[in-house]
Amino acid sequence: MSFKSEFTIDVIDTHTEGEPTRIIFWNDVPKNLKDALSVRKYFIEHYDYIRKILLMEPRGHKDQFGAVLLPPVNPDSDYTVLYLTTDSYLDMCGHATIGISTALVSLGYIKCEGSEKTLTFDTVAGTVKARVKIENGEPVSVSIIDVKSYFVKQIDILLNGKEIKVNISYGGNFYAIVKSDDIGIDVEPHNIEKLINYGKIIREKSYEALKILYPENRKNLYPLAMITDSKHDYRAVVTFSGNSFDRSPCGTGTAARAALLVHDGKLDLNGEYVNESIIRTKFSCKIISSENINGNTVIVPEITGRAWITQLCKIIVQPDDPLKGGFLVE
Ligand code: PYC
Repeated sequence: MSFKSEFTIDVIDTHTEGEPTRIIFWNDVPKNLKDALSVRKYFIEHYDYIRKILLMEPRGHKDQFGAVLLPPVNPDSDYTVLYLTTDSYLDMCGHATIGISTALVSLGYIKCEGSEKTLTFDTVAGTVKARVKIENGEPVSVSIIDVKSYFVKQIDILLNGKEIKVNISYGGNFYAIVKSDDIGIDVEPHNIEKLINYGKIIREKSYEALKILYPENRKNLYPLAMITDSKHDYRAVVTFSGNSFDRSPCGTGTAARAALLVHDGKLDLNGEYVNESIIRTKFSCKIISSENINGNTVIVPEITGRAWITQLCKIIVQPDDPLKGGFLVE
């Protein structure tokens, strides 16, 4: 067998409660970068084409998600992680962190003995810990200790000529949370295209409000949309990155929703809830600490879910392939 190859990249593919993560290791960044945001800036300047090759067609698809594992910026951490979508980067991602932790332990990148191993990741949103539960040498679940999460503000937006309420909440990313009753569509798989289209409008209008609220912010202010199902207590769908939606219950979305539930008095500060995805997979969420900052309750949520490895493969980029850089049909 022989073929021309410009370069190859080894990838680990996982899914976390249905949502994919394509994981790569990357060492080519200067050692003196001070935080994950600087690492992301460097990666975007030099290697953004890698994101497109990994996630877009013909190797990926519009809903492919990715993660890059780089040397840690903090000496006590295991890795810096960048979270990739088909159109940009997220500051933090729960489902991907669960997938990464599962893969690192399953494939022996992190040595562990006993029934639990804690990993530490530097993310643009802050340092995140992942407790991997191990049974018979295999990871069986991962609990992410997320960054501080809080309710931000309620805004009104005009959608289809009707004013609706959007709750903006933060859980490592910003979320614009809307009730399905307010848009007249249930959170069911057959409604996904409509949910994505409404999600896009909700995201765009909420982004305008967030830019005014946080004019100095250097992180990603573009919110993900969460549409919560009014017929089921804790079912929801998250839409993001162009036309993508999360098959998992969404880790940072589950955290942002916990902050909103606390704000609304629907979740106790020592409480727990289970968030359910559009495909009925589940993450549990427990509040592990809280504090009052300027009259606002800020929580640290722990999100638990499961992930599996789906393939180990080598991405090949051939020099004469006219579509080698990736494309999307949307
Ligand atoms: O699990 O935090 C998450 C997430 C964000 C976007 C897709 N998944």
